[in-house]
Amino acid sequence: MEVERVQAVASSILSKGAIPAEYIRPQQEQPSVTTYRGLVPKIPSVDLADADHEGLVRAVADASREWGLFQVVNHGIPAEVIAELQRVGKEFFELPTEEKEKYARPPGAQSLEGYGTRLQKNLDGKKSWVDHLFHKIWPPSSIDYRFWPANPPAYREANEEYAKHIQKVADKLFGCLSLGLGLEEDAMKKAVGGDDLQYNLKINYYPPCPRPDLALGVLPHTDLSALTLLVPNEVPGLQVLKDGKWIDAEYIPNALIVHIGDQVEILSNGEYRSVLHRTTVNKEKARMSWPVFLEPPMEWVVGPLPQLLANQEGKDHASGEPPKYKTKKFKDYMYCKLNKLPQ
Ligand SMILES: O=C(O)CCC(=O)C(=O)O
Repeated sequence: MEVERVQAVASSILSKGAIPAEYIRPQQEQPSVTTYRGLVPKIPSVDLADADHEGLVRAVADASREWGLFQVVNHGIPAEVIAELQRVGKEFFELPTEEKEKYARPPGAQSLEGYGTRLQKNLDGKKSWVDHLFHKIWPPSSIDYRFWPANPPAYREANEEYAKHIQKVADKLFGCLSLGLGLEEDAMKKAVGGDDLQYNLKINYYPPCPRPDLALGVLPHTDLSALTLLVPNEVPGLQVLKDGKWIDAEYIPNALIVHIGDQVEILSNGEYRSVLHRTTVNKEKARMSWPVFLEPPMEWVVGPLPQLLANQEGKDHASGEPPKYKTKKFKDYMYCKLNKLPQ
């Protein structure tokens, strides 16, 4: 069976310290060639419990303008809830492949939900060093438990608990992003679907790789979400492109990593930046990450917020500009992005 063959190849290359050609990125993408090693400004870190609310809004807005990515500390999600989310996810990925394959994304399915691997599949002629599991965690009406592992048995409770907490963090961040643009606090959340906002969890599992200098985990991309809130494990690997340089994100225990996604860039008419990022892999240790992609419902229409545009419906916003993006349904944006078509 293909899965066993791939596992046999993987263990033989691990023992030899070699890597099959299909995993070797072109030289202009290889982490050893392209990672920036000079002095760089640090990825901003934001204290979400800061009593100075104006200061907090400024910190979130500045980081979103300049980086499109920041770390959040004191976010209020108990460390045990995060640890349990990680424990059950790790246990799932340590199961035999046949067990994980029970949750495989059905071939040809429209939804991205399910277990999948890029270790076996070609993307643009090259393979990536990562496996993943995708499923919705909120709202309850959107959840399809067929894609939630029954093993380990605590998986469901751990994910449900995390889903409750992550919403409070998301609401606070959307509030800061709105205020940072001079809008009403609820403007951004309303514009991405309000209470119908979808929370899609992905677990990435990057096995140890004999040649981390030549391979990549997730290839460079921006997220099509509105926001992405990510829990990493302790093995670093996330890199962001800042001023043309690939920069490592440091690991801060218990911090969440926040990515501005394409939908917030569009709503803000380009004030906030959706950030290009990728992941490297590690020679000895498995890296894992748990991004939650916050996405509008498929039929939801997203475009630059009229309040920010010049001369829209009689409004003349001081710094308003013409719209820089098309207004379209989220499902149409997603279709173009996944099929690499112009937006
Ligand atoms: O693993 C990470 O830190 C980033 C993952 C990511 O960018 C993705 O899954 O889209």
